[in-house]
Amino acid sequence: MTVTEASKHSVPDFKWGALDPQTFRKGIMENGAVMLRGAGDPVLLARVRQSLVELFTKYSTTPQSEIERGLKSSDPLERDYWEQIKLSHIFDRTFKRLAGYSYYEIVRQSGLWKFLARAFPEAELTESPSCNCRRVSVGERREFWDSPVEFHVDAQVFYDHKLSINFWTPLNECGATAPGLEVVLLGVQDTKAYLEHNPAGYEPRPGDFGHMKNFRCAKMQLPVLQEHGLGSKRWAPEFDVGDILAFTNFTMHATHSTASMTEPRMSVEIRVDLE
Ligand SMILES: O=C(O)CCC(=O)C(=O)O
Ligand SMILES: [Fe+2]
Repeated sequence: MTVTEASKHSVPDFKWGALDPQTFRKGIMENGAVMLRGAGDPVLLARVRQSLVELFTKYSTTPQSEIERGLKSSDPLERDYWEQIKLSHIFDRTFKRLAGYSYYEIVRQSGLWKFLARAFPEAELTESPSCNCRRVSVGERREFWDSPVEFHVDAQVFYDHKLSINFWTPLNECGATAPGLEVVLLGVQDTKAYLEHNPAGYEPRPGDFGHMKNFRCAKMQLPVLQEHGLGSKRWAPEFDVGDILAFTNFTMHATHSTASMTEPRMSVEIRVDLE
């Protein structure tokens, strides 16, 4: 079954406002992801987009030598800053300093934060230290742009000892002419079982970083997903500005990109941890 065929089947696609917190919780735990159509305020999203465009425009005229100097700086903060610029991942801590406001306003203003608190009343919600923007374009890699990423779970990179919800918010239309996002609609426990999650860790493999050794990461390669019958669970929705896809740190996801997606895409990954 192709991605398009899968999306014709029952998918967790809801209009924001027509969904109650309990159904959201059940949906995200059982499918790994829930689409919240129209949850983001287009005015605020345009403001965030403009702030980021201004930021990247400034750096596109920075001489390469200055960037290289920053990347090699002996000051870890300076190095971290230039790494963010180079990868086009501006973390919220840096965005706040430069723009004077936070990506988290997107989830606070829309009521998503309170909604999540009602869905998980036993948990304390905290802002994740890993909350960043991303700019993706297909084809030739350009300075300050990221390339499409393959299937992974965020828990293999950040943390696997707690649940975290990523409110994935594109700042322009995507999924048709610009790269979107694709998820495997598999529940949290089923995904952990499929990836043989082992908090104690397996023997690390060459190239492993973060918590990769705690999962059988090779099982996320496309042919292996297909072999296990998970191809039909891939969902690659189209997004309008304001549509937010919530998914967990245990949900398999990848950039949805095809050669015909000639437009770039900018997005924000607003992660809320459940302690
Ligand atoms: O935006 C993308 O293409 C990938 C996003 C991703 O991996 C994430 O938000 O965790
Ligand atoms: Fe990710």
